[in-house]
Amino acid sequence: MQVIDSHTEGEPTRLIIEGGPDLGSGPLDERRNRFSKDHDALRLAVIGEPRGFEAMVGALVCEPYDASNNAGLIFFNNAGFLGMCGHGTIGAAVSLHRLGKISLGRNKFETPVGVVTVDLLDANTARIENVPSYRTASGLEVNVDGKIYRGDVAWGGNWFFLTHDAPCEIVPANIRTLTDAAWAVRQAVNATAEGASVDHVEFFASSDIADSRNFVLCPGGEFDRSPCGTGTSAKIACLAADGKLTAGENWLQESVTGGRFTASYRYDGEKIIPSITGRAFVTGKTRLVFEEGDPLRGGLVR
Ligand code: PYC
Repeated sequence: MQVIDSHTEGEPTRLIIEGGPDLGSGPLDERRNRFSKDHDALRLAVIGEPRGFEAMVGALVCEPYDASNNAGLIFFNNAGFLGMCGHGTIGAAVSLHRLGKISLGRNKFETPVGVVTVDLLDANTARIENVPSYRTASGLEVNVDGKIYRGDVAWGGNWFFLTHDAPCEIVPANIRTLTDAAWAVRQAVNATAEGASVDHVEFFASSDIADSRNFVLCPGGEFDRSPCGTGTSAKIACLAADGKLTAGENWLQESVTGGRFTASYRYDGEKIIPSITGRAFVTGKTRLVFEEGDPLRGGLVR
């Protein structure tokens, strides 16, 4: 299997460009379901140890359903499949350009949750126009070990609970504490009717160099090294709903490790369409080998 690896503002993406599962044709959500049903074991074999590591996000490049789009992308991680992935789309665009498969300028990718427009601004910088994003609950409160976390539930291509009630400072030294707290918050949020679908949790704090600093817990217990494209889209939807960010205004989101995305939005009728701009860099081109007799042929399952 041939893959190309990149990181987007620190968050890794492994793109399968050859030797992936044959998912047939049809809309991307159907092909994602086929991947999940018939080839799920491949997920950890590709991104899990010993070939990858827990934080890696995988993406399979597919033929588009609508030939006017450049490609289809199906994203997966250590826990399952993602609807959309902002950092992964930026990483995929930069990698596909490096391979000569797409040009600078406008490109369109199909994902299981809709079509995403990608403007490749230079060899390392892409602006994505995400799927419509919206808030479904505000001021939702959960109690975790006596601490109240008050926040919003929003969709940005994945489901997020967004709160300013971080349990500690959002700095790399506190990643273990932030991870454990976010995990507990997610369980509490999932127990509510409004937050049952939430699979990502975002803590926010102020930043000296950006409009905000975040910590994002991903579904499999890893944190996003980047500010999270879908998470920043969810944030933009909340800011717009609160009248705190106007259409076209920029929002600079910093991650716990210092990665940065610039975000803004436009209206499409009533809908909010977020744009996220970030940088990605290719880190390797690898042929993965799955040797017969290797007890970890299918990855380290833990
Ligand atoms: O950038 O949307 C994103 C993302 C989701 C999970 C990890 N990164």
